[in-house]
Amino acid sequence: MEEKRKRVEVCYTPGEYNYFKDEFEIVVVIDVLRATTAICVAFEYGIKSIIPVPTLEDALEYKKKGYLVGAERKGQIVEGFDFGNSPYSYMKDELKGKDVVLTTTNGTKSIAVAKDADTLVIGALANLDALTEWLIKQNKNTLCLCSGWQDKFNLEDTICAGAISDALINTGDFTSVEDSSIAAKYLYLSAKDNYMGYLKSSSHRRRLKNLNLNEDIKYCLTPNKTSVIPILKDGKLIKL
Ligand code: 3SL
Repeated sequence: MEEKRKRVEVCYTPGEYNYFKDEFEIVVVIDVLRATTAICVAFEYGIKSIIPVPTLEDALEYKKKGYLVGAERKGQIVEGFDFGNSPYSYMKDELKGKDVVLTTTNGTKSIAVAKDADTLVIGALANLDALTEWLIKQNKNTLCLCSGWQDKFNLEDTICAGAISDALINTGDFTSVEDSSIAAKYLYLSAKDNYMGYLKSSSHRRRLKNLNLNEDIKYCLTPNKTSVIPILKDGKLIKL
């Protein structure tokens, strides 16, 4: 009998995206710590659009044209740019109604690799419930693309991808067949009652903690701060 259910699968890193890309109508780019959380927050606080760019060179070109540009590498603000990747940087009145450019170590790289997907949306724990509700309504084959860290697996993005998959599968309208997706779901089920505790020794949590970014970590690991769903249209992220 023909399988009627749609698929929801998890790709752990942008480097593996090519193995998945042609099978999915919707790609959810996830970078919980911190890029996709910061992007969701920016829209919650009234930003007009975010132009994601993969390289510092691209970002510099926009800066020269007078854009406000956020640039982060290895967790730190890149010298010469306006801000980095902290969700708190995007809660400012001066960004309301503005078009802003953003480049980050992994998150904007994932957006760049998946930019040709039929639909690309931004996911984080911060918009988890709103996003899963919307995905369920779309009823399309959905890929959760984790940004990882420099093309390596990370726990926080995988757990968020597992949360999305779990919610979709629980409707009975979606299924997962890849082991990466099944593993993501089990990681989410182990972590869901205490994300902070579960991720205590995860590599990026340690990296950010060493940079005194504990408040950012807490913010990014708190689910459902917003119901916005950023979507990529003509190279710009806008609010759906
Ligand atoms: O890699 C990224 O895109 C960033 O989110 C990493 S950091 O949290 O800003 O270090």
